[in-house]
Amino acid sequence: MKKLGVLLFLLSLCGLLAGFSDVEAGSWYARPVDEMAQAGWVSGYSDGTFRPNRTVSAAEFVTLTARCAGIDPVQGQAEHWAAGDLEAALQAGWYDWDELPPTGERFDQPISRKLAVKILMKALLPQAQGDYVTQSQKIQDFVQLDGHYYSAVLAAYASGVISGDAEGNFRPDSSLTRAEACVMFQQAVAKAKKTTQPVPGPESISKPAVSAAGSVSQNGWLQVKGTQLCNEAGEPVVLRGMSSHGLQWYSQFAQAQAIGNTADFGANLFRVAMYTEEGGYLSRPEEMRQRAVKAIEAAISRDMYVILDWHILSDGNPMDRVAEAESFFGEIAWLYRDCPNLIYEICNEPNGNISWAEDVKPYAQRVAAAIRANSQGVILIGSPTWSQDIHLAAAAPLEGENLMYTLHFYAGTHGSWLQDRMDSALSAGLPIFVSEWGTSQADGSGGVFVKESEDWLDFLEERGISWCNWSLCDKAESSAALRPGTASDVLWTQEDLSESGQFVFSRLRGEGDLALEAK
Ligand code: DCB
Repeated sequence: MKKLGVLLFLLSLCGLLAGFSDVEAGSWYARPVDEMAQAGWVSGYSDGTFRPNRTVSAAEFVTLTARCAGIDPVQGQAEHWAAGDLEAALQAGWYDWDELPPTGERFDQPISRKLAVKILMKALLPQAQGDYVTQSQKIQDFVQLDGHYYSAVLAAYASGVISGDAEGNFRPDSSLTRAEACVMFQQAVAKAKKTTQPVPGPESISKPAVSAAGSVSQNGWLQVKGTQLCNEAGEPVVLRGMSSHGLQWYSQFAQAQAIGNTADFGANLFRVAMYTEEGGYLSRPEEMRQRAVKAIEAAISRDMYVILDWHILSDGNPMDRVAEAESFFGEIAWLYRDCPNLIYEICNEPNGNISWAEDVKPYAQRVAAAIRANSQGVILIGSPTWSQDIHLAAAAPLEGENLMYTLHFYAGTHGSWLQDRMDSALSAGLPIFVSEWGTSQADGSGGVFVKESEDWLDFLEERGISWCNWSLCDKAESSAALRPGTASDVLWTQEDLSESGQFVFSRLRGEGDLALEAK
């Protein structure tokens, strides 16, 4: 019996015989199936069959990928045998939350070919790329492919991981058989073994040595001690990064690749600006919530802290929609109750004829209470006059732990008087977080004020204050970090950055260790 096993093993190595009764030697999938089985990545059924034509479920595909890529399962949400692997895959950024919700309802459904290719490429060949013109010509039904999957599918064709069916179709939305999956895997594994260390393209901006400094896995839960933001161990930390523009307009820059780019450039923080008005959350709650969650998940998968910003603006008084804010933040705080990445910014910029004592403070007390029912995470609180009236907050702050107050400035508009106000508030003991600032004037335009911006950032750095820059988008306005027309799904080069973006990203890259020395 043992001898027979050895013989079968040797024969299958020679490609003469596949090890399963229903895998015909010499068939197009025989060798890949054997290789995958011998490596221990797939197995057959107890009756000796492999069932090559059976459809692969999402859970089966992801667990297979996880085994090949060598990642360890983590605690998942759903009660499902594969929940741990799926959670790890989600956190690794192999797919997005809405493609396979972690709640599990789609885990046992057949995986689509396009999603399978995306996961496989992200996991095993993350550096692979395919030229659009050359590769798309190979795919007869390319028009059927959703743009989200272009880069993965083109890269897969270019690397030979897939080659289409007899008619030259990819059939992005069809299911995948076990035989097809084995062929894809075998190709990808072989290719991944050959690929040497990834060499960045000549134009891509070199990754900073500090990109991991100040990450969530290093610092854990944040806490506020005195006026200083600190990590779980009580050491001072400084967070820096980009704010999205409005999710209703520029959500493509609040997704995995774009957020990941900012991490590559040195950011350890991302701010998700979810407008309430102007077509935002209040008119499209489900859609905006999903976009926000997607951005949060992308930041988490890159080990970044993430600010969820209830971006009031044209709606100057947050108290007008306090009930919506309470239920929104209450739910999110519950969802992310075990997640140290989240920072809650409950009112971007109160403005108009409103008061701290009568409007903003009581609003903040109510929303903070809704968050505290589930989470001790840091809460950021705005103040009247577009979050410039921190002196009012300093004179009458809220009771409670881990609360910080936002100060927003635009370098072309707000000068040293606002810095003086910040210093007075700090002296009075008010913890401050600059959750939004721009290099432009206060309307987001009017040119880039480099000298003033430098002055402001030096001022913040001396005081250990965290910041987010407005904004990560390609709108034709001075404050936008990207040139108009910049793609959201590629690593950016220097040419993609606007004047403002070049300045801000160079500060993100060059500021050394993001954790301060203990004072
Ligand atoms: C803030 C807002 C932010 C706004 C920027 C720049 O507003 F938090 O949403 O962004 O600063 O003004 C701009 C975008 C535009 C968009 C517009 C409306 O860049 O593309 O069209 O929002 O959605 C401030 C900040 C400070 C002051 C005034 C405003 N200020 N403001 O000091 O006077 O009126 O928007």
